[in-house]
Amino acid sequence: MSDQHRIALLGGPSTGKSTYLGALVDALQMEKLQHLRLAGLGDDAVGLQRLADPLLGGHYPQRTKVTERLSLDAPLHTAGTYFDPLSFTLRAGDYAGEEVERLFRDRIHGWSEEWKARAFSSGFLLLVRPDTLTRLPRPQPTSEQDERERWRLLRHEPVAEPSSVRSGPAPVAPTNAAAYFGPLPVEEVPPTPRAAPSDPVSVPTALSLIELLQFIRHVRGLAPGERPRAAQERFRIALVLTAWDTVDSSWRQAGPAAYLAHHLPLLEDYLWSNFLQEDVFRFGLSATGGDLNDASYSQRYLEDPSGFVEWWEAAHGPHRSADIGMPLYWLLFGDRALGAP
Ligand SMILES: Nc1nc2c(ncn2[C@@H]2O[C@H](COP(=O)(O)OP(=O)(O)OP(=O)(O)O)[C@@H](O)[C@H]2O)c(=O)[nH]1
Ligand SMILES: [Mg+2]
Repeated sequence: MSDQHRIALLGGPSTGKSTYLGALVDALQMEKLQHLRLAGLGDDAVGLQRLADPLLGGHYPQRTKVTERLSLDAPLHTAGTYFDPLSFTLRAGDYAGEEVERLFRDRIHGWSEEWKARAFSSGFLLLVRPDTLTRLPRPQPTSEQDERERWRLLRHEPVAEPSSVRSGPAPVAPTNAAAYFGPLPVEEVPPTPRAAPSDPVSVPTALSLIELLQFIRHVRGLAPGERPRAAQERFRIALVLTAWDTVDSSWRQAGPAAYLAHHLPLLEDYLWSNFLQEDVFRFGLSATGGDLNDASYSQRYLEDPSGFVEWWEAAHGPHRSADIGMPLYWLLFGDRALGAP
């Protein structure tokens, strides 16, 4: 089969992969996606239905088991007049987030043939869940004394204090991306965690996403810092902030791009320096429109199962759509999708 229109869904543990797939299938079956239709479910009907069913009962799907490898293979076609008529196959894998984690721990054997094939997708949905972010700790000194200690530790020299970690908020370091978006009418970004060089650090979300993208670029023959150029090697990335309904309203208004610039500046700087700007877009997605773990919302969802997508455009400001297919439209059609009715 041609790889021309294959979309891969990627994300760490519990980032909302199964929920989004299930919600998409429900919406497709109820013909709630304005510009997409299922041409049939084919061989994967049972697996897809298993993701969609819990949502129809007002619950989130169970966590995907590491041994479970469910691939979603849905023949789709555009509907209506806004997009050109197009038939294609959406191929996404619903695999446990741990499998993505394993790629980092075992760089040789973790890169299965399946993963290598996935790296040649034409578009990537990269899921990030704001309420489970692991932030990159910073060794930010508050005084000259701290700075000296930090350098001694890096040179394995003994220091007077066992740790240079200080409690209390640390200033947010300005980055290119943060400078671009300027001061925001939002609460300050929670202070970056502090760590001494000898402290154990769990893998920050930004680093695991960068590592994943580095892998994809490596398989596709792109050197670090080399932006994809030729039409056939270009690929789009939709960064999707899931459970967007749980995010503070002022950040939601500022939009997912500003959220990422302030919370994951390292990832944004990496994307800026390795990809074409028009090939990356950021969405806030609420696949279920609210929290199904909240009994009263779950009841409302049963009556009207729906979600929403929000994004921000430099020229037009904040946007919202009730069509959760929007990240797919963008992967397929680029910025033209953003004007879809
Ligand atoms: N409020 C809210 N919570 C969500 C939404 N989508 C997912 N969640 C939460 O995120 C949890 C994990 O979602 P899953 O879809 O199971 O995530 P996953 O990426 O498939 O997880 P693994 O298969 O375990 O890697 C859910 O149980 C919900 O608590 C959403 O749209 N809104
Ligand atoms: Mg899952």
